[in-house]
Amino acid sequence: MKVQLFALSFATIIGLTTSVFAVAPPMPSTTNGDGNMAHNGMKHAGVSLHDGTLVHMHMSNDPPTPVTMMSGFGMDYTPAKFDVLENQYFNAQYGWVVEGIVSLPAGSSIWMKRTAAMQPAGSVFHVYEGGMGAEMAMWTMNEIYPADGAIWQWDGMMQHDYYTADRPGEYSMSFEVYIGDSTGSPLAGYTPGTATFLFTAVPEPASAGLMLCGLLGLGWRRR
Ligand SMILES: [Cu+2]
Repeated sequence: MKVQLFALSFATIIGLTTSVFAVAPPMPSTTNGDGNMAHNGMKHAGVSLHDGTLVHMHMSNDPPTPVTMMSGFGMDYTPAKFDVLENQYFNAQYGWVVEGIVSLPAGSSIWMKRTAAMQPAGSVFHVYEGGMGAEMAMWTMNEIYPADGAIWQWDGMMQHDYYTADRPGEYSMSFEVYIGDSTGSPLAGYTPGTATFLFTAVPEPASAGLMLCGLLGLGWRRR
Protein backbone atom coordinates (compact mmCIF):
# COMPACT_ATOMS: atom_id res chain seq x y z
CA MET A 1 0.00 0.00 0.00
CA LYS A 2 2.73 2.39 0.97
CA VAL A 3 4.68 1.63 -2.18
CA GLN A 4 1.61 2.21 -4.36
CA LEU A 5 0.98 5.61 -2.78
CA PHE A 6 4.56 6.63 -3.36
CA ALA A 7 4.39 5.57 -7.01
CA LEU A 8 1.18 7.54 -7.51
CA SER A 9 2.54 10.75 -6.01
CA PHE A 10 5.75 10.43 -8.00
CA ALA A 11 3.75 10.14 -11.24
CA THR A 12 1.70 13.17 -10.19
CA ILE A 13 4.83 15.23 -9.64
CA ILE A 14 6.19 14.29 -13.06
CA GLY A 15 2.85 15.15 -14.67
CA LEU A 16 2.68 18.53 -12.96
CA THR A 17 6.24 19.38 -13.87
CA THR A 18 5.59 18.69 -17.56
CA SER A 19 2.31 20.59 -17.77
CA VAL A 20 3.64 23.62 -15.89
CA PHE A 21 6.60 24.16 -18.21
CA ALA A 22 5.29 23.14 -21.67
CA VAL A 23 3.00 25.84 -23.02
CA ALA A 24 1.45 26.84 -26.35
CA PRO A 25 3.39 29.68 -27.98
CA PRO A 26 1.80 33.14 -27.89
CA MET A 27 -0.58 34.19 -30.68
CA PRO A 28 1.06 36.37 -33.37
CA SER A 29 -0.59 39.55 -32.09
CA THR A 30 0.91 39.11 -28.61
CA THR A 31 4.56 38.60 -29.57
CA ASN A 32 5.71 42.15 -28.79
CA GLY A 33 8.66 41.90 -26.42
CA ASP A 34 9.15 45.44 -25.09
CA GLY A 35 6.88 44.94 -22.08
CA ASN A 36 4.33 47.55 -23.23
CA MET A 37 0.95 45.87 -23.82
CA ALA A 38 -0.10 48.78 -26.08
CA HIS A 39 2.59 47.74 -28.56
CA ASN A 40 0.96 44.36 -29.16
CA GLY A 41 -1.38 43.85 -32.12
CA MET A 42 -1.01 42.88 -35.76
CA LYS A 43 1.08 44.89 -38.22
CA HIS A 44 -0.47 44.23 -41.60
CA ALA A 45 1.10 44.47 -45.01
CA GLY A 46 -1.99 45.03 -47.15
CA VAL A 47 -1.79 43.92 -50.78
CA SER A 48 -4.09 45.34 -53.43
CA LEU A 49 -4.04 45.61 -57.21
CA HIS A 50 -4.26 49.08 -58.77
CA ASP A 51 -5.50 49.43 -62.36
CA GLY A 52 -5.54 45.64 -62.55
CA THR A 53 -1.77 45.33 -62.98
CA LEU A 54 0.07 47.29 -60.25
CA VAL A 55 0.70 45.53 -56.91
CA HIS A 56 0.16 48.17 -54.24
CA MET A 57 1.33 47.80 -50.64
CA HIS A 58 -0.33 49.47 -47.68
CA MET A 59 1.65 49.04 -44.47
CA SER A 60 -0.14 49.49 -41.15
CA ASN A 61 3.34 49.96 -39.65
CA ASP A 62 3.91 53.24 -41.50
CA PRO A 63 6.18 55.11 -40.98
CA PRO A 64 8.11 51.90 -40.42
CA THR A 65 9.28 51.33 -36.87
CA PRO A 66 10.79 48.06 -35.67
CA VAL A 67 8.64 45.64 -33.70
CA THR A 68 10.36 44.16 -30.66
CA MET A 69 10.98 40.45 -30.63
CA MET A 70 9.96 38.66 -27.45
CA SER A 71 12.13 36.14 -25.67
CA GLY A 72 11.68 32.41 -25.96
CA PHE A 73 14.68 31.73 -23.73
CA GLY A 74 14.05 29.05 -21.13
CA MET A 75 10.62 28.27 -22.63
CA ASP A 76 9.22 24.85 -23.52
CA TYR A 77 6.64 25.25 -26.31
CA THR A 78 4.19 22.57 -27.35
CA PRO A 79 3.45 20.93 -29.75
CA ALA A 80 7.00 20.09 -30.86
CA LYS A 81 6.80 22.04 -34.15
CA PHE A 82 7.16 25.20 -32.05
CA ASP A 83 10.52 24.09 -30.62
CA VAL A 84 12.16 26.42 -33.17
CA LEU A 85 11.04 29.37 -31.01
CA GLU A 86 12.80 28.07 -27.91
CA ASN A 87 15.94 29.91 -26.83
CA GLN A 88 15.44 32.46 -29.61
CA TYR A 89 13.97 35.93 -29.84
CA PHE A 90 10.85 35.91 -32.01
CA ASN A 91 7.99 38.00 -33.36
CA ALA A 92 4.95 37.29 -35.57
CA GLN A 93 3.14 40.65 -35.52
CA TYR A 94 3.67 41.27 -39.24
CA GLY A 95 1.03 39.69 -41.46
CA TRP A 96 0.08 39.67 -45.12
CA VAL A 97 -3.54 40.55 -45.92
CA VAL A 98 -5.49 41.20 -49.12
CA GLU A 99 -7.12 44.63 -49.31
CA GLY A 100 -10.08 45.02 -51.63
CA ILE A 101 -10.78 42.61 -54.47
CA VAL A 102 -7.76 41.16 -56.26
CA SER A 103 -8.77 39.25 -59.38
CA LEU A 104 -6.03 37.30 -61.12
CA PRO A 105 -5.81 35.16 -64.25
CA ALA A 106 -6.71 31.49 -63.72
CA GLY A 107 -3.83 29.46 -62.29
CA SER A 108 -1.89 32.47 -61.05
CA SER A 109 -1.42 33.70 -57.53
CA ILE A 110 0.41 36.21 -55.39
CA TRP A 111 3.99 35.28 -54.49
CA MET A 112 6.49 36.75 -52.05
CA LYS A 113 10.22 36.77 -52.80
CA ARG A 114 12.84 37.56 -50.19
CA THR A 115 15.05 40.23 -51.79
CA ALA A 116 17.28 41.26 -48.88
CA ALA A 117 17.90 40.84 -45.16
CA MET A 118 19.95 42.73 -42.60
CA GLN A 119 21.15 41.25 -39.33
CA PRO A 120 24.05 41.53 -36.85
CA ALA A 121 27.27 39.85 -38.01
CA GLY A 122 27.27 36.15 -37.13
CA SER A 123 23.61 36.10 -36.06
CA VAL A 124 20.98 33.54 -37.05
CA PHE A 125 17.76 34.97 -38.55
CA HIS A 126 15.01 32.54 -39.61
CA VAL A 127 11.37 32.59 -40.72
CA TYR A 128 8.83 29.83 -40.03
CA GLU A 129 5.54 29.39 -41.88
CA GLY A 130 2.54 30.31 -39.76
CA GLY A 131 -0.95 31.36 -40.80
CA MET A 132 -3.90 32.85 -38.96
CA GLY A 133 -3.69 33.06 -35.20
CA ALA A 134 -6.84 31.02 -34.62
CA GLU A 135 -5.46 28.10 -36.63
CA MET A 136 -2.08 27.53 -35.00
CA ALA A 137 -2.72 23.78 -34.85
CA MET A 138 -2.67 23.68 -38.68
CA TRP A 139 0.51 25.68 -39.20
CA THR A 140 3.47 23.84 -40.74
CA MET A 141 6.17 25.89 -38.96
CA ASN A 142 8.44 24.86 -41.86
CA GLU A 143 11.31 27.21 -42.55
CA ILE A 144 10.59 29.64 -45.40
CA TYR A 145 12.66 32.44 -47.02
CA PRO A 146 15.99 30.78 -46.09
CA ALA A 147 17.99 33.07 -48.41
CA ASP A 148 17.63 36.01 -50.78
CA GLY A 149 15.69 34.90 -53.85
CA ALA A 150 13.56 32.34 -51.98
CA ILE A 151 9.89 32.50 -52.96
CA TRP A 152 6.65 31.55 -51.20
CA GLN A 153 3.17 31.08 -52.69
CA TRP A 154 0.36 32.86 -50.87
CA ASP A 155 -3.24 31.59 -50.70
CA GLY A 156 -4.55 35.10 -49.98
CA MET A 157 -5.60 34.34 -46.40
CA MET A 158 -4.15 36.42 -43.56
CA GLN A 159 -0.63 35.11 -43.03
CA HIS A 160 1.50 35.69 -39.95
CA ASP A 161 4.91 33.99 -39.93
CA TYR A 162 7.35 33.67 -37.05
CA TYR A 163 10.64 35.59 -37.41
CA THR A 164 13.35 34.35 -35.05
CA ALA A 165 16.79 35.64 -34.10
CA ASP A 166 19.45 34.22 -31.83
CA ARG A 167 20.91 37.42 -30.37
CA PRO A 168 20.09 41.07 -29.58
CA GLY A 169 20.30 43.59 -32.41
CA GLU A 170 18.52 45.08 -35.40
CA TYR A 171 17.06 42.84 -38.09
CA SER A 172 15.08 43.42 -41.29
CA MET A 173 13.78 41.41 -44.21
CA SER A 174 12.62 42.84 -47.53
CA PHE A 175 10.23 41.30 -50.01
CA GLU A 176 8.96 41.69 -53.52
CA VAL A 177 5.24 40.93 -53.85
CA TYR A 178 4.43 39.81 -57.36
CA ILE A 179 1.92 37.98 -59.51
CA GLY A 180 3.20 34.62 -60.69
CA ASP A 181 2.05 31.42 -62.36
CA SER A 182 1.64 28.16 -60.44
CA THR A 183 5.44 27.64 -60.36
CA GLY A 184 6.28 31.16 -59.20
CA SER A 185 7.43 32.57 -62.53
CA PRO A 186 6.37 36.23 -62.74
CA LEU A 187 3.51 37.00 -65.12
CA ALA A 188 4.25 39.57 -67.79
CA GLY A 189 2.36 42.84 -67.56
CA TYR A 190 2.27 43.16 -63.77
CA THR A 191 4.37 45.51 -61.61
CA PRO A 192 5.46 44.09 -58.23
CA GLY A 193 5.20 45.82 -54.87
CA THR A 194 7.74 45.81 -52.07
CA ALA A 195 7.63 45.53 -48.28
CA THR A 196 10.24 45.59 -45.51
CA PHE A 197 9.69 44.23 -42.01
CA LEU A 198 11.85 45.68 -39.21
CA PHE A 199 12.68 43.96 -35.93
CA THR A 200 14.71 44.67 -32.82
CA ALA A 201 15.77 42.13 -30.22
CA VAL A 202 16.81 43.49 -26.84
CA PRO A 203 18.96 41.59 -24.34
CA GLU A 204 17.16 39.12 -22.15
CA PRO A 205 16.93 40.39 -18.56
CA ALA A 206 18.65 37.92 -16.25
CA SER A 207 15.77 38.08 -13.75
CA ALA A 208 13.70 35.18 -15.13
CA GLY A 209 16.61 32.77 -14.97
CA LEU A 210 17.63 33.97 -11.52
CA MET A 211 14.09 33.61 -10.20
CA LEU A 212 13.97 29.99 -11.37
CA CYS A 213 17.30 29.29 -9.65
CA GLY A 214 15.95 30.90 -6.49
CA LEU A 215 12.87 28.69 -6.48
CA LEU A 216 14.92 25.57 -7.05
CA GLY A 217 17.26 26.61 -4.26
CA LEU A 218 14.35 27.08 -1.89
CA GLY A 219 12.98 23.61 -2.70
CA TRP A 220 16.36 22.10 -2.08
CA ARG A 221 16.76 23.73 1.34
CA ARG A 222 13.34 22.66 2.59
CA ARG A 223 14.03 19.11 1.62
CU1 LIG B 1 -3.36 39.68 -38.94
